[in-house]
Amino acid sequence: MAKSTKPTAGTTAAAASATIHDQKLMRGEGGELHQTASGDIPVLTTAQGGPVSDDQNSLKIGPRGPTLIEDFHFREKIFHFDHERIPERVVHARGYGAHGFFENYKPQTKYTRADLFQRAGEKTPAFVRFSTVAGSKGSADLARDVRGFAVKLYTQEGNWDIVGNNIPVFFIQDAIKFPDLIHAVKEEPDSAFPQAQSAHDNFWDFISLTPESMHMIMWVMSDRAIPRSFRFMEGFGVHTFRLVNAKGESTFVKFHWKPKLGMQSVLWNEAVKINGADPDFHRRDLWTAIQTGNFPEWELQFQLFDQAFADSFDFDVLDATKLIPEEVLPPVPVGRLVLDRMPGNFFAETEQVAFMTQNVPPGIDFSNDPLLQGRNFSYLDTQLKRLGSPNFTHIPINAPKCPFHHFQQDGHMAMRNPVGRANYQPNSFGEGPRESPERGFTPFADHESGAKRRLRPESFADHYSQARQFFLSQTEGERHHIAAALVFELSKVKTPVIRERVVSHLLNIDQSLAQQVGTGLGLQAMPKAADAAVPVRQDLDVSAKLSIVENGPQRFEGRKLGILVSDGVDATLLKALKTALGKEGASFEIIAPKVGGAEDSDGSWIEADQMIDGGPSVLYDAIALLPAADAIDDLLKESTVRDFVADAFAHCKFIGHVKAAVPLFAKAGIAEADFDEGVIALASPGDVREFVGKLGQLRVWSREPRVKMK
Ligand code: HDE
Repeated sequence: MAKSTKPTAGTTAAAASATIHDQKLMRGEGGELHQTASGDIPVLTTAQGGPVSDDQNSLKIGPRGPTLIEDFHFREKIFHFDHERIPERVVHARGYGAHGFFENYKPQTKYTRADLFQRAGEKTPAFVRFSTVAGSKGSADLARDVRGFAVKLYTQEGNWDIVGNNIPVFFIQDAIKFPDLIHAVKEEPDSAFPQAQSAHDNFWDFISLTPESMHMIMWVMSDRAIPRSFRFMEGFGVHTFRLVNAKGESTFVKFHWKPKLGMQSVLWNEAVKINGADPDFHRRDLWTAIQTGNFPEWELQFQLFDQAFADSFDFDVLDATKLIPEEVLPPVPVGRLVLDRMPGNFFAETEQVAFMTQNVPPGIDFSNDPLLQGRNFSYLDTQLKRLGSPNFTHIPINAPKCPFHHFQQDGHMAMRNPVGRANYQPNSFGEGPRESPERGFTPFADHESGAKRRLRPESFADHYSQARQFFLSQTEGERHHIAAALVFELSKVKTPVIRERVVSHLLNIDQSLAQQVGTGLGLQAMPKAADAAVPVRQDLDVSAKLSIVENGPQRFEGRKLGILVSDGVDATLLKALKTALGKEGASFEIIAPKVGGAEDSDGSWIEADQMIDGGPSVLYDAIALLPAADAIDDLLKESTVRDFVADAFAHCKFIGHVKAAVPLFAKAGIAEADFDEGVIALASPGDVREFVGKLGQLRVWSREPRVKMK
């Protein structure tokens, strides 16, 4: 049968152009847009600038004939599309970044000559990228994982990158083990799963054979590895670095970033559900906070010490599996980091940003930490692979914001090409920059000597003492989470000997932990404790600073309440709730049976943010149930309403409710006798204020043993 050869409506150039016009789609290079005769619509062009007449149909012989190779517009469009991807980061592929600034509190001249720390109030532009480690670029945000916390500071003496994590220690002591660690944690090479999960044989096999990882394992099995928001995480430089002052004197330093809004994590059961409900949970959270003017902030703090102090420990400050407890060496506040602008284009900035540990300005220097030394090699290498050219510093996000001059030239995609004759120095023409012994980076003149050997120092031998200290520093509930996380992870390990080997290490950390995990795994008999190279210290003081719960914010600022409404919702209560949340600096979302919204008791229309299926309670820090009595029968029929209430209760969240909502609890399996101090009746604006006042506790931890969620 002959096919119609008439162009179909909507696929003609004219129809498409009208659509473009309607959408006011304005994209052009450097703002120099081709204008139509009337001057209001930019003309679509090829990348070479040639105006395009038809972007809906490729060039063919006759309406149904073969496509012509001479269609340069089609060829260029497809060619460019085919090459849109660059390799994702081999680790930390999934990430999200934002712009901001660092503001120095007061001169730190005593310790460092670094320009950014010389003047009070000095502001240095910053770009920060948060990430997970194991998953690929499209993986879910709430994986159990370490979070990257990489800060690029565009100082007047070049870029300084503090490429840190949200955990102050690391899995391994020597960079040579990094490929093994990462191979083991990533998806297994034959099956290509599991994605973004450490719960599999390869990871635990490597870990069980690597006792130095035990301290870090305590951290990644703790709630630190499932943060509620990037905004509620600490950041750490991890390694010991050096500050060097103008006299060339060095002070050891560890970098800490403290979140202004305090720390907060989610529960594992919640994390699993968030990954389904909103895999972009952390991205959306940062985006929304910054777009609504709630700029997240961290304080930079230094732990400063000298060689004599370092020598007072029986662990080595060059060993990245160790930390110095804050109670032993209180960190000093130095300045604040504020994130106030999202990138206009994710690829241009967040994807192309190149962090490198070796980017340090004069006044900051390295220690001999063998992990750091290895990283200083790796980060330059990885940029060439990923960004494809030694000219990756020409990309605006990576370019310094201070004057810079050098003789590096040419190469792929060179964007900054100096003019003039002399491209070397010294030269006889008086052209080009010269080095400056005074202003230039001068490494700290440390004395090094010794035989050339592949050796792990004795001072790196203690693998369990600080793991034990971390575990014992947690609240009872947090300890329970660690045990439960270990049981969960090891339950996914198919090889029994690996499970047992992990338990044999736990026996060196804490007997009761090992026992809980052994019982949780259903071990027939407990293994014997792994051999420890040095005796495990039983006398280390607990450090309250290591607990998240002990350091809670005691306020609801920056958090979000989910408010379930229906037609007829009490207008006075809702208004009181919104006002109280506003005063607290908290936000809310309205969840209604239909996304169109609901009519309140005053007849006003309330826009909904979510319909009940799209807004499960795991997306909120607390919930309020305000449906009208008339709506209850219909709500009781919705399984998502049952989950909304049951999950919030099981996740130890505060729940405010009107009287009419009580049957929803019964449907969720919660008897009135189970109501505790976190289930709060809301009958008047006074009740609402009291409810919002309590939300700062974030969770009703006393409920946890009763609901037995992990
Ligand atoms: Fe990294 N790491 N890393 N790492 N790392 C990378 O660099 C590496 C380590 C960290 O948001 C890579 O540009 C080695 C510790 C962050 O873009 C790569 C070793 C810490 C990011 C690399 C480590 C980190 C990376 C991959 C063992 C915390 C993401 C892509 C010695 C202190 C930065 C890239 C961003 C990224 C190598 C260990 C933090 C391959 C060899 C310890 C936050 O160069």
